[in-house]
Amino acid sequence: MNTLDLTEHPHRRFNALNGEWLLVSPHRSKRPWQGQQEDIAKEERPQYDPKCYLCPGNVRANGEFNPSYTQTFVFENDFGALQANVPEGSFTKGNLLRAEAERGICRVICFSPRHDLTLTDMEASEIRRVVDVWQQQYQELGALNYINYVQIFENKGAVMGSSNPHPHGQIWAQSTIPVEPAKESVQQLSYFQEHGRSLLADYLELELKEKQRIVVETEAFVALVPFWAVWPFETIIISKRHFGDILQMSEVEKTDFAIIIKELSTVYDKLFGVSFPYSAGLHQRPTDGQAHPEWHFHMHFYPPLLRSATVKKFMVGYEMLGDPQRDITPEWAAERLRSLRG
Ligand code: H2U
Ligand code: ZN
Repeated sequence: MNTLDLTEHPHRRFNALNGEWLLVSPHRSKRPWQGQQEDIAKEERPQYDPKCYLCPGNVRANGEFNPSYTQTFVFENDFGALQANVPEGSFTKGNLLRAEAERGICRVICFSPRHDLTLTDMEASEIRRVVDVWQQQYQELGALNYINYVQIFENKGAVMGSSNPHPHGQIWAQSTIPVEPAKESVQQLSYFQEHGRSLLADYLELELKEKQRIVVETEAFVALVPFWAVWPFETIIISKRHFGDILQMSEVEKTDFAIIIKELSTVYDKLFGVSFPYSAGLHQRPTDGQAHPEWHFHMHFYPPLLRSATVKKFMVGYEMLGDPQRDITPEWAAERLRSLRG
């Protein structure tokens, strides 16, 4: 057998950020690219929908009325998965059954009063206002004693379970550090202890040299398809400067962050000619009062679409029971996305 060729041979890749492996099967995507734009009628939405619970002035499930907001609007989720007033306590039975009380706060952020827009359609200056809200919310919630992690995210599109096309995101803030950032904490900490540097800073340096997986680069941020991407067109936005959370961003960096979000999501929308669904979210340092110098701010985009607006990737079969797996390589996905840049 000749040497391993990552564009040819089945192989495993290591996710340095979360410590897990995935299976890559590039030989299966040797067949011609079947990516296609499907004739899906663009859903026409009004600027204001009287039945939308996120539009200005409308009533929500709990009977409260939204204000006539003109930019962004944040409210406590009426059906929050977490609650602030949960009695402390835990439950154990033998060594095997364990449960613990969890306190938290869930909020919803309307990105714009306009029902017909998505984050992609908004001007970079309007997205910048959303970045300011993320910053205020991270500060306010993170300052609470019992909140040790603030997860800011967006579910976009019905396939991702978003309940309403009105542009909005969510925040879940809670006492414990959830599983995904906890895995990244472990990896970043051990790298930082060993090398005295940020894992993602070193990773970014390598990617900027190789240039194979970069999609968009701005002054302060880079969007790329990570070497270990699981989802077909998964990307990560990494800050060039090493800082742990959104509070450390300068004014210039905040503006630049809005610009790269706009550029990346515009590329996504061009890929299959539809408003591109995804789950995206910020990963930043826990708000547990520790310094966490190992943490490096970044944002993940996990989109499910594979070959068209209607062909999605599902995590099933081997992926539920074994490892995640992908056919198209991250390098190929990056090239495809890059070719769509404006
Ligand atoms: P998603 O579309 O990402 O599910 O977010 C919408 C959230 O809005 C959802 O979590 C909340 C739901 O609980 N919601 C309210 O808080 N009030 C309402 O009147 C309807 C929906
Ligand atoms: Zn609306």
